[in-house]
Amino acid sequence: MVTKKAIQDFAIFGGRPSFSQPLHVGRPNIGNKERLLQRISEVLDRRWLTNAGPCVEEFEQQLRQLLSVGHCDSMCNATDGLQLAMRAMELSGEVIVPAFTFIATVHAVKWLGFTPVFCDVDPATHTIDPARVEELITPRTTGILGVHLWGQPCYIEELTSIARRHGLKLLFDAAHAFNCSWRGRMIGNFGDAEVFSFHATKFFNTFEGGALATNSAELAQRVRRMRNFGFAGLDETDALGTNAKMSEASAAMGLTNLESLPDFLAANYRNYGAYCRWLDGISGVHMLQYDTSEKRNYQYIVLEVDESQTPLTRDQLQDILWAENVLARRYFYPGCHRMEPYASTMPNIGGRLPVTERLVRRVLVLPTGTAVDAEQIEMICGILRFAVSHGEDTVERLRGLRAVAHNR
Ligand code: T4K
Repeated sequence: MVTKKAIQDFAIFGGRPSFSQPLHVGRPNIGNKERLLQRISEVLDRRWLTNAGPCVEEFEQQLRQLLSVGHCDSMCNATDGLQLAMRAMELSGEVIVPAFTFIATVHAVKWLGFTPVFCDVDPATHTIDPARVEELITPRTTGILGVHLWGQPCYIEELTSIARRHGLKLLFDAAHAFNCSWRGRMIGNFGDAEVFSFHATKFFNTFEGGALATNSAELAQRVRRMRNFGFAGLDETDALGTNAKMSEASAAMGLTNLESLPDFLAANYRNYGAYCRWLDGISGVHMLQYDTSEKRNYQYIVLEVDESQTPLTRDQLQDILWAENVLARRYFYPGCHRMEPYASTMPNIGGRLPVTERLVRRVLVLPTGTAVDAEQIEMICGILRFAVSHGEDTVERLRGLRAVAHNR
C-alpha cells in the first residue's frame, strides 16, 4: 500500500496506485470452502441437482427459522422473485416504485406489462417517501413496491396504512435487507410479501439466488407453483408458471454461508466502525448512519458528497479512487427514471423527484465485506481526506488533466 504525501502522489496524476489489486464493492463473502465442496460432492453423489432437492428444502427451513416467518421460498434470483410476487398478487395497471433503486426493481414491474410510477425518496433513509406515495395513487394503482435500500427498512407503518386505506397490495424489495429488523421483527414479515436477493455481490450469497418471504399460506402456495411452471401435480398445471427455482449447488452455498453469517456480519460491522472513525470530519463527505439498536447487515458503506461543502464533486472523488484501485460505485446513478425504457417516455419527470435527483449526483458506495481489512479502510479514507483537504489544488490539477486530454 502506498501513502500520499503530496497531490502529485495521486495515481490520477501519475503516482503509484495505493493498492496493487482492485478493491471491489460487492466482493463475495465465501464461507468454509471444504464444507461447500463436501456438500457439492454429496449433491453429485445423490444425482439430485435441482427441483426441490434436499439442500433447497433444508435451506428454506433454515431461512424460515432465521426470519421467524411462515413461508420463505427460494428463487433463482430476486428479480424473478419480485415478478412472481406481483403476478401471484394479481397486480395490474400502475405500481408505485421509488426512482432511487437498482434498475431491477423497476424492470420487474415493466417486464410484467405494468406501469411503474416513479416516486421520490426520503432524504434521510433513501427509502420511498410515504407522503409522495399517497399523491401518486390513481384509480389504476394496484400496488406499492417499496425498497429497503441499503438494508434500511422503509416507513413500514405508514406504507401499510396507505395500502390498507386504498385497498392496494404492498410488496417490499428486500434485496439489501437480509438479516435486518424493524421494531425487533425480522424483515420478511411485512407487507404482503418481501423478496431478498442472494446475488454474489450481496453480503450473503448463493452465487445467484433469492427468496420470497410471506406470512400468507395462500400466496406462498401460488408462488411455489408459479416457480415450477405452474405444476400442481405430476402432470397437471393450475396456472401460468415459469422457472424460478434455485439449484442444489446454490442452496449448498446458502447452507454453507449461513454457517458463516455471524462472521460476515462481524466483518461488516467492524468495517462500518472503521469507516465511521476514519471518515469523521472530512468536510462535505457524509456517511449514512445505520440504526444500531436494530439488526442491520452493514453491507453498504454509503457516502453523500455535498458539493456545497467541498470543492470536489462526487465524480471527481470517484475518479481519484478508481485510479488508486478503489472501485467505488455511484449506486444508483443516473436514477431509474433516467434509464431506458423510461427516460424517453417521461423526459421531464426529474422535476417531480428532487431528492432522487440530488442523491444520484451525491452518492458513492465504498468497498467492504470480508475481502477488505481495517488497514485498507484507513488508507481509503486517507485518500479521501487528503483529496478534500487539498481540494482547490486537486480540482486545479484535474482541470489541467482534462485540458491535456482535450488537446490530444
Ligand atoms: N433490487 C435491488 C434493490 C437490488 O439492488 C438488486 C440487485 C435487485 C433487486 C435484483 O437482485 P438479483 O436479481 O440480482 O438477485 C450488482 C448486482 O449484480 C445486483 O445483483 C445488485 N442488486 C446491484 C446493487 O449490484 P452491478 O451492476 O453493480 O454488478 P457488477 O457486476 O458491476 O458487480 C459489482 C462489483 O462486484 C464489481 O466491482 C465486481 C464485483 N464482483 C461481482 C461479482 C458478480 C465480484 O468481485 N465477484 C463477483 O462474482 O450490480
